[in-house]
Amino acid sequence: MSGPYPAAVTAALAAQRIETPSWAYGNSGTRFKVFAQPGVPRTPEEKLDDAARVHEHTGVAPDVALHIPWDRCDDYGALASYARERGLRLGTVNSNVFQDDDYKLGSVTHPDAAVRRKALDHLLECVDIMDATGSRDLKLWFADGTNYPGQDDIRARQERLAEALATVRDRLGEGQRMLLEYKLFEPSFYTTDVPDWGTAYAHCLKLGPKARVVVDTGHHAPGTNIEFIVALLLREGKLGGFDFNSRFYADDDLMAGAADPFQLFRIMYEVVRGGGLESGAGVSFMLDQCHNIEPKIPAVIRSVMNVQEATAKALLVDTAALEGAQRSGDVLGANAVLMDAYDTDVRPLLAGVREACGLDPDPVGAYRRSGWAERIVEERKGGQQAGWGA
Ligand code: AOS
Ligand code: ZN
Ligand code: ZN
Repeated sequence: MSGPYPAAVTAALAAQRIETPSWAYGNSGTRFKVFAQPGVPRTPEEKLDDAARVHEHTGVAPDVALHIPWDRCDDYGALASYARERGLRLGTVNSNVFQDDDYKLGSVTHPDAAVRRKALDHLLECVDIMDATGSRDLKLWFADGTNYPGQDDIRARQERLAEALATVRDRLGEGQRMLLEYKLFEPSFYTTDVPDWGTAYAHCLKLGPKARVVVDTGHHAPGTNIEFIVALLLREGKLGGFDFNSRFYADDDLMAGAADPFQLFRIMYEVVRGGGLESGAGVSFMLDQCHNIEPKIPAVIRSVMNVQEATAKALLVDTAALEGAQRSGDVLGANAVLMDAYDTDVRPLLAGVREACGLDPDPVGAYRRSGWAERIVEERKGGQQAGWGA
């Protein structure tokens, strides 16, 4: 498939927005070692300065997700203004009820009501922060679970979870949403309280229209058909968004589209098919990744481009030909239509979209030439750890 490409495709690519996580700009690592990099941000403002570079060179990444407490500050309204002055918006607020000693046995599902209250208060504080930043979404990921059979009552923990989620739902204001993330395992190894999309969906269904599921692409068992989950959640109006990253093994948090670009294409095809790219669909395209050994800003740019490339290929699927082949039972023909789109080199298409928006067609090259990497190494000493994976 080669150009010229339909105007609807270029318009959809120019309109897509990809949210970057503040923690991707800070130092991070594995449980074994954090490799500090020179020039990493020391403050939330400096993380925004770096995010602004990603947006400057890609044109599609104005939203930056915050993580509380990693991005704790005195005045979130002022932080939102700081973002606005740089062409950014503060995006999803990510809560953290996993990094405190009190949470050893869980947070909102902890057997002790006092710990549950502390966790709930944090979630409610995150909604206060959303009020100040103008953020739409609260993202909830719970490390809660157990390590041994019998350690706690599985059913009681579900009840505690439901109670906390309902309280948060009641606190949400007009236009605000809660996105519930699931994860197969880790840090708990026997049970996890929100281990899969079904559990997240069941809770979100009860919670009503303000609650949706978020699909972190790294949070599934090997072989899981993530695109099926996406198709189903979209059909039910319950897909709130993605945490994109790549996994070779488990929750690797590597650059989106690096390990399996074909899977990312299949996911994006289901997004397009289900109307998830349309304005008003309410699907957020977020990155959730950590750059442990590679330079962070170009890695975020690369990830944004990888999501764009998968989206472009998904948009290029010849749907009339596909439907025709499907209707007539032409199995190989239908598969070939999909593969034709996947095999298209969409880099010239995206370069053209960027040029039409007044951008350099080569975002990574433009970043390298900008001198920002050298400047931050010079200006910033003592960069902050992202808070993750230490
Ligand atoms: C944890 O594994 C989840 O992916 C979280 O979404 C995320 O990485 C963390 O909450 C950082 O905010
Ligand atoms: Zn995630
Ligand atoms: Zn994760």
